[in-house]
Amino acid sequence: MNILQQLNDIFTPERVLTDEDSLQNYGKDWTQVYTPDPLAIVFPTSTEEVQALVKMANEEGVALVPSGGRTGLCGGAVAMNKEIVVSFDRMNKILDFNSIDRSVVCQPGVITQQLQNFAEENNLFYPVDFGSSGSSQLGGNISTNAGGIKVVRYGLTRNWVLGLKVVTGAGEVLDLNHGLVKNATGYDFRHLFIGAEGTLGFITEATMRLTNIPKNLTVFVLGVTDIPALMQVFETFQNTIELSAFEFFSEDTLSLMVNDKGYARPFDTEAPYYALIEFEVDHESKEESALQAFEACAEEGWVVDGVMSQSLQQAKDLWRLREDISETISAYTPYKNDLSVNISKVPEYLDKVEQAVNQNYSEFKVLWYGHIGDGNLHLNILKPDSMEVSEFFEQCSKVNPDIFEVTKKMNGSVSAEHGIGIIKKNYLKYSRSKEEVELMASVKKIFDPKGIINPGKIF
Ligand code: 2HG
Ligand code: ZN
Repeated sequence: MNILQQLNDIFTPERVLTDEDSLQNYGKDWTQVYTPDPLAIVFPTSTEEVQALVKMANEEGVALVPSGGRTGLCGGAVAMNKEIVVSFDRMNKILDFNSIDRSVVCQPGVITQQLQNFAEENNLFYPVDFGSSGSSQLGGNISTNAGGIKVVRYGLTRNWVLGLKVVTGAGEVLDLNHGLVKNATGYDFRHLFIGAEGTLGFITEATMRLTNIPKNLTVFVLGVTDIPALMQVFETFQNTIELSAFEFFSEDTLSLMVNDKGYARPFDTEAPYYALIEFEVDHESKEESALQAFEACAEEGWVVDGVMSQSLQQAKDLWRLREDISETISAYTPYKNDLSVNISKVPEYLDKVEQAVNQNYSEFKVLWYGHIGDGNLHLNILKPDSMEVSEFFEQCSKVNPDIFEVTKKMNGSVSAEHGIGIIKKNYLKYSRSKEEVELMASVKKIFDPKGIINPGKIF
């Protein structure tokens, strides 16, 4: 029987799309640089259907690409070779909640914000957050071990996954960890699937942990003189108060947000860099401590100006300056890098990467922003209007070996939180040894012996 007929049998025809618009739309993510060419898009509604699909794909030797909110930036969910795209749009329900366990069982197509809202309705908090939380899906977050803006306090998605139900590439259904907090019974396969970018199998259910809602989140935006000063500010605040975010952006980035979005500057004084600091003020003394930290930083000459939010609305307005950057600059077709080093090495690292970029591309506009409090820097080079996209990307990628050589020497990562996908495949060797990559391939072979699940991604 031909493949489309078999898909119609498993899913019923209305959950199998083959029209050109759907193929183009579901065959890509936010990377935008690849031309999608999938065979079909299917919309499972249960683990059993996913299992039936995987069995059929093994028999027919056809590849499957898992697809969530398609907000990835590395091509991890792109289908370019007549694969079947498996969209989780119809597996978007919250199945169960337990207030004692503080756990919530979700289907993989649950939108991040849907989980955040559900937690809030139950007086709890799902702390993993980022700019695309309104569209990204939980299955994708888990598959990339998504980080975002609250990692300094809450860690990565991995910390919040209590259990997973998966269908492996071989078609087995595994129920991993059963939502347990403690489970010392050998290898924890749950953690292999987290961050695997969908190369081992499909996540069809996830049990997530929730926590207390933080009270009175308060935001500072401070103008700082340079990156070493920014790190001093980080240390000062970190020693004074528990931070829930410590982000940064450069003046070039801020002025773009002011010009393009019409957002107000946080204050009139211009500074080379800005820190956005968030913390909980559940007691008056905390506000006092934060203000003292600010004054200490100003006295040292690290900070030239600053503002503290006086209301929830003001805190939100300040956050927009950071959270809306990625979407705003997408109009300039930026060339992206998502880098990390140990937090203490950030000044030396940023300096060296900047030198490599400037040596080659002094005529391009380079924007720096990111989660500097966890060592994660986003480097975006903006395409000049006059240049073709392909020429621009080719030129930009030429500087990558220089950037990644520095990254390797400083034991950093060529992809801090966006994943490897297709776009960073050639650079994996700068962060992972030959032995590690070979072991990854062996692990994939165990879970996906015929190599049908998201082939060609990561390695
Ligand atoms: C962010 O932190 C996202 O805003 C996107 O990770 C980063 O656009 C980027 O390079
Ligand atoms: Zn980020």
